[in-house]
Amino acid sequence: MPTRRRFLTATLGVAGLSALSPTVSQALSPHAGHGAPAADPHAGHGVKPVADPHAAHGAKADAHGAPGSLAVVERMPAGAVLRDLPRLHNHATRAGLFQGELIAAPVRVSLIEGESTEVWAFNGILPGPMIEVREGDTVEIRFTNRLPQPSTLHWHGLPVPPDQDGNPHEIVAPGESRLYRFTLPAGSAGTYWYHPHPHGHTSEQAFRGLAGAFIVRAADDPLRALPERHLFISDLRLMADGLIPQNTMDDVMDGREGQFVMINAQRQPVIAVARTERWRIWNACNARYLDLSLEGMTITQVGTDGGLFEKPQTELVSLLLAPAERAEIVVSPGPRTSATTLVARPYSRGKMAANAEDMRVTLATVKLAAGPVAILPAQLRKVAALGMAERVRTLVLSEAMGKDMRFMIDGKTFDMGRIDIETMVGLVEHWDIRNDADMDHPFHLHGVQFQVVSRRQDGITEHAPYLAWKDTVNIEPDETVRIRVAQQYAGLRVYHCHILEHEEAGMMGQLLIHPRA
Ligand SMILES: [Cu+2]
Repeated sequence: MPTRRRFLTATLGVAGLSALSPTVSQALSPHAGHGAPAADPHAGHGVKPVADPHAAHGAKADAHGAPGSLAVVERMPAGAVLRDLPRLHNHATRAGLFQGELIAAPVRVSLIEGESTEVWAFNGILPGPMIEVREGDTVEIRFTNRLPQPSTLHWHGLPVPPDQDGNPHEIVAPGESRLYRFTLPAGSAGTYWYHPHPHGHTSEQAFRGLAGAFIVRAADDPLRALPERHLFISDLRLMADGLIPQNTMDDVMDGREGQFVMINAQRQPVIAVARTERWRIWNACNARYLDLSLEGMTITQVGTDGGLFEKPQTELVSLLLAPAERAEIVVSPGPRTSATTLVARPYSRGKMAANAEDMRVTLATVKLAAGPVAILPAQLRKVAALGMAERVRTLVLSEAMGKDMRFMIDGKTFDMGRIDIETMVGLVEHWDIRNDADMDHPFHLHGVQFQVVSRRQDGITEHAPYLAWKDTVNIEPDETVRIRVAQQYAGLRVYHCHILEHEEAGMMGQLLIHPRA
């Protein structure tokens, strides 16, 4: 098998630009063809907002700490009841159509006592408004970019055509807007999200606040009777003067983490559970891993990125969500009134900077009423295996440390003018993604849900115990994760590490999908 795998990769894998027509390769290059400076992510800093968030940094001292020091965590109010995520308004007047508007712009908000903070937000709120649609719906979102940088809207995990997916080469310049339009097929019910994806600016736009939840519902959802709660978890770094600082070299190396870990932009909210509830949880942090546990309780997980499992997974002590991963769990009241805490346990992901040690973080207080526990269906839905793989390819994640810090896939940093992989619509492939680096990396492939087949580490292969649809999978150092995947649309997509600073430092590649021959 290994020989066959290598052979197939060598003949069919990294084809490079030689296999492309000059027209295609020119259109792919950000530096060829269109000369508008605003379209170049590396030349786009010329447009400044009215209030420049960077200009004032460090210029102001106050009673809460010297300039340049972090805000103490207690300055953000805590303990309020968890808010629902506001929904994006649907302007459509007929069933089956969702029409909404998202505007990305700087806005000043109050997050810590005594200071205001300029964040970048969708429609002025943190997190962005939640989009809720049904399988079969056509979605039309008008996006306007009022940021001082190019931007895009990427529909993380959703099966949308590449030219509607907000990829780095489809940018929306400052001041401009565009329409994203796609139809969500049957079977796509799941827990997704949206965030910007302009190359060179994704990390900053995400850590300044630009992200929102996206739920697709199925008509025959077996858990539709359960009330739902949405926990959109993000972290934020604030200085003592309320400013959001730029990334440091340590952030580029380890990924950026903020001292405030929030659910729906609230610190340590209170969640009261009176009957069995379905929780959807997003890890929308740039780099923070969330090893979630409900202290003193076990977790029942019913779904992941691309929707429900076949069967509930019970008695889980903890639930690891790498950046960009999602989960659905079920939380029930107890035999008597009680309380617990939702925490993120320390998780060692190989961070390298000094003081990079992971701490236990309290995320929420959960108050459990005494009440009945809903019985879940033994089978939630059918998750069919993708067919036999017709091709095997290998991808290798690696790092180069030191002065010239680089994060690579197959020994190369990202180049928008280069195609790394070519495939065809409907072709079932195995991707053996090997992590040759010293840190965990969460691997994300755009526009499709895949199935994890197995994990191999220290010579031992573990097959996935059950089938599930995923778009992001964590890969530990010296581990090879085999996924099975088939693309549904022709066009150009990217795959990358979802530690957004790693993606920006090069750990991203391009996949060209040809129409079915
Ligand atoms: Cu990474």
